[in-house]
Amino acid sequence: MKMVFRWFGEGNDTVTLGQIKQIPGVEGIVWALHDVPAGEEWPMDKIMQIKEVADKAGLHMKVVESVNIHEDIKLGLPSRDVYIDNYKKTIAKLAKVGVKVICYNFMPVFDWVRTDLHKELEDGSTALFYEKEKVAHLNLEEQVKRINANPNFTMPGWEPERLERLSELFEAYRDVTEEHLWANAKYFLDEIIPFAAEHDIRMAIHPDDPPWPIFGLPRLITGQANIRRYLGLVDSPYNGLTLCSGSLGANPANDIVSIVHEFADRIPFAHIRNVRVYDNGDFIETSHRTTDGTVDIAGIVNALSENDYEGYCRPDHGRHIWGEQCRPGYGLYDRALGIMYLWGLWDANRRHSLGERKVD
Ligand code: CS2
Ligand code: MN
Repeated sequence: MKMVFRWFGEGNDTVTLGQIKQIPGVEGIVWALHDVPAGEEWPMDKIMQIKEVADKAGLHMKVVESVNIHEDIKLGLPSRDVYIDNYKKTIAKLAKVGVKVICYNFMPVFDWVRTDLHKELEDGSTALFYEKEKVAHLNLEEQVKRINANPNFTMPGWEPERLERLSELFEAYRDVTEEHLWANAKYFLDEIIPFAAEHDIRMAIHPDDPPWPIFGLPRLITGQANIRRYLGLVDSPYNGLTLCSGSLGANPANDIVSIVHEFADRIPFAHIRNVRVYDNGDFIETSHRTTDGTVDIAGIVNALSENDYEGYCRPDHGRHIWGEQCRPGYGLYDRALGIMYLWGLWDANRRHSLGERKVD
């Protein structure tokens, strides 16, 4: 298991590379050009700027999260070919600086969705929270009406550019069913996977967060059967999965240990974090410790160890603790604690399976 840490870039993150370097066992950053709009080719000079600072800090940059997919690709519009072409050009450039894994998602319109970014936990820390009913009762039409009535309305994960285009996007997705989305994903993968393979970059689809359809928009990467179908669309080691335990774990029906065992050789990247799912379907992000949430973190690390996992891993999100002011979910402290918990589980498992004193 190779530990990495998400970094949003100079001036865009409260955490410094120097701090990341001091977290035990972290060897690289998970990065992206966050100011390049989805669909555009990433400029080489900006990629080189990241390379320079990462090199200087002694951290590698082999994992990118995310090269986002233009909506026209997900919608299957004729203009998708231009954006797929740009995606390939970006892949070729990333290969030049040694990138090995690209994490991405295939969710229509929205990335992750939460209803509260600072919900208080019992211990006084705060964390990202999702209130199921609140989201379930917002339908497409109501949503657009609400936004038109109140231009300042905002929800986590809804960037202003997306909000501006929201009515338009919902309209574009009106007749896009889940099966259309599968077909559009297949078209994308047929083009991208052979190209990524030539460049020795493993594509790693991130599960949908939460893993069910929202606002009437279809979602694909929701559980084991759909992951099987997605990885089967193009059966290549370069068509991989980002195993995100927190995203998949928001649905307690997902058996993540079983997912690890079934797809171990198709998981180049893992996001390991815990969530606590309540009986009514709401969930909150908790510390990484198994007993603090409802996801079997110890079982997942054990399963990765049993499969001699050699992919990259990051602690994903954390709580906001010790008064840290940071990007929601992306503070230094709780993610660093999470890493030490993951290492503890990993080393104990490795020692157990490899014999006294030996860990890797
Ligand atoms: C999520 C996503 O794992 C995460 O941090 O919050 O934002 C994730 O980065 C994307 O969905 C991957 O494309
Ligand atoms: Mn994740």
